[in-house]
Amino acid sequence: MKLLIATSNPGKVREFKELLADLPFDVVTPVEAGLTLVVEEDGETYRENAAKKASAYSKASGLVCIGDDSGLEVAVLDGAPGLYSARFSPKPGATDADRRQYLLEKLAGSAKPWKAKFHATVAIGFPDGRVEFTVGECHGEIIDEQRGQNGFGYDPLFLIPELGKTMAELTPSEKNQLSHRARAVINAIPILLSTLGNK
Ligand code: ITT
Repeated sequence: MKLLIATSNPGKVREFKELLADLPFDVVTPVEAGLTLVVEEDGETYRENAAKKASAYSKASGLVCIGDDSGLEVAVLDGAPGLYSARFSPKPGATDADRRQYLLEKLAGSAKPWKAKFHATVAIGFPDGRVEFTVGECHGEIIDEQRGQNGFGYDPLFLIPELGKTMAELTPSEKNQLSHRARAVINAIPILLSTLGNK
């Protein structure tokens, strides 16, 4: 059975692909499905936005889809950028590097450690319109130097204190053992497997 990854973010595509590799699905990326969808993320919660993405991809493809809405929440910024993590820079056409730079500008001068967490709400969308959700979180802190080349987004600034490494210093498979997305996908496995029983 085909399972489509419902995201336009190449970093997420890579991670979902590896996280789903051992499951009994034919995992398909949007590129492989010939899909380039732009989904308006105007929801007020991760859940609303995640549902919009999974539903849009499912409607366009007729396949079961898995995607997420995720974000970085920094305690001293009252949980910002949170839901707005992908849009957290006033610069038009901002890149991941611009968003990291902007985050450090916002944090400059505030008391350390800058406690933070990544959140992911995964949505599984079905062709009949049904959507199921799971969540995952990963705790750490933001540091004021960028370290590591792996991952994407805010990973070079996100330190996992127990490991003494940033998310970007982990190998892809190490990140996939502890990330917010990995935890949410693990929680989604029973839902995914149950779809096979219904076929
Ligand atoms: P899709 O909507 O197409 O999935 P997106 O990048 O717009 O792609 P989100 O709206 O969920 O996805 O934005 C989440 C942002 O939070 C993402 O762009 C990163 O800036 C950040 N983020 C989420 N997960 C991350 C991770 O594992 N590592 C680093 N940054 C992450």
